[in-house]
Amino acid sequence: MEGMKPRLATPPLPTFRGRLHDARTATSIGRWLGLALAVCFVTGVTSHYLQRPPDWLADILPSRPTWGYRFSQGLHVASGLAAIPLLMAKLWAVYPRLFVRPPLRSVRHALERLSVAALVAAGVFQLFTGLLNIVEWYPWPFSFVPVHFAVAWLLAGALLLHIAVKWRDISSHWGRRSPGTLTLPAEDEPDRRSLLTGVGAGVAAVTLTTVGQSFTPLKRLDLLAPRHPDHGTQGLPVNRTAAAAGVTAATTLDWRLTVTGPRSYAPSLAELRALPQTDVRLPIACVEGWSVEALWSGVRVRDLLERAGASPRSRVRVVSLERRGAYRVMEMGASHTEDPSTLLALRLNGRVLSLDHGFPARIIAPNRPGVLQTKWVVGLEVL
Ligand SMILES: Nc1nc2c(c(=O)[nH]1)N[C@H]1C(S)=C(S)[C@@H](COP(=O)(O)O)O[C@H]1N2
Ligand SMILES: [Mo]
Repeated sequence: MEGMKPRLATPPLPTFRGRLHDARTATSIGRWLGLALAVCFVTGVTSHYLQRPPDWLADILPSRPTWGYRFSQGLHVASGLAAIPLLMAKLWAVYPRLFVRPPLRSVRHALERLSVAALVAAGVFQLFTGLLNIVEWYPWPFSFVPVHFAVAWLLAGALLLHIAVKWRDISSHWGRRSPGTLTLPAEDEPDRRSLLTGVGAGVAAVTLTTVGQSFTPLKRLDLLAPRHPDHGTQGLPVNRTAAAAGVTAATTLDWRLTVTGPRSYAPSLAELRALPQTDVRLPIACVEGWSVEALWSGVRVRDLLERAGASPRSRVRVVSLERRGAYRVMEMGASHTEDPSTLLALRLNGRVLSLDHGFPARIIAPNRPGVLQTKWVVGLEVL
C-alpha cells in the first residue's frame, strides 16, 4: 500500500507518539475481531449451504431443531455487526505502520504487507456489503450472495495467513503476563484499559440495539436494526410485499393449487381448508438477521404429496404466483417434506394469511432460511 505513495526527497511523515499503537493493543483487539470473524464465517457458510445445498446434501439437511437457522443466522448478523467497531479499532491501533520507512524492507516483508492489504480489503468489503444487505440497499452491479460468499473464503484465508505470520507477536502479547508485555511501559496500562473499555462499550451498544431483531427477550432495545420483529401486518415483518411482487387480490381470484405427481390434482382453497389442518409454532428467520416466531395453520406438505400418490419423503419444487423474483421457485428436500411441521400454511396467528404474507397459501418449514419460505404458492411438483 505504502509502496504506491510518491517518493519525496524529505517525506512529510507524521510522527506517532501515541503508545497505544503497539502490538499489545493490536493483539487485545485482534483476538475479539478474530473471534467475531470466525463466528461470522462459520455461520455464513452454514447459511449458504442451507440455501443452496449440493445435490447429495439436499435430502438430508436436518429439519430440527426448529430454531437452528434462526440461531445461526442471528449470530451471523450479530457477529458481523460487532466486527465493525472492532475492525475500526484494530485499524486505528495499527495504522501508523502504513508510515514505516522504508516501506518494503525485504521480500518477506513485502509479502506480509500484501497479505495485510488483502486482509483489510476483504474485511472492509465483507462488513460493508453485509451491512448494506441487511438494509436491502444494493449500490453495486454484482449480485450480493455469490460475491459475499466468495470473498468470505478470501478473508478466511488472509486471516489464517495473518495469524500464522504474526504468531510470535500474538503469543508474546496474548496474556497479561506474557513476556512481551514486560518490554512495554507500565504507565500505558491505564490508557490501554480505557481504550479497550471504550471499544467494548461500542461493541455492546451496537449489539444491544440490534440483537433484539432475532433475540426476542431484547426486542424492546431493538432501536437500530432495520427490522423490528413486531412491526408488520399480522405481527410479522414483510420483506417483499405483494405489491413489490406484482401479486394482487385479483391475481388470486381463481386460485387453485396444482400438485404434480403420479396422481396430479388441483385443489381449490375451499378444498384445502376442508383437509385436516395442523397448527405449528415456527419462526421465520430471514437471512438479513431478523426472525420471529408465529402460529401457522394449514395442510401438511407430506399429506399433500401422499394424496398425489407420491412418497412423503419426496423432493419437491415449489412455485410461486409471483412473475419474477429470485425466490419465485424453491426446492425442498426429503427431510423437510417429511417433517410433520412442514406446512402449506393458510392461516397466520389465527387469521387468514394476508396478501403480504402469502395469501392464499405459503410454505412454512422448520430450520430453513426465510428466503425458502415461499409465499403465494401455486404449484408443488414432485421431483
Ligand atoms: N414468492 C416469494 N416468497 C418469499 C419471498 C419472495 O421474495 N417471494 N421472500 C422470502 C423472504 S426473503 C422472507 S424473509 C420471507 C418473509 O416472510 P414474510 O414476508 O411473511 O414475513 O418470505 C420469503 N418468501
Ligand atoms: Mo428474507
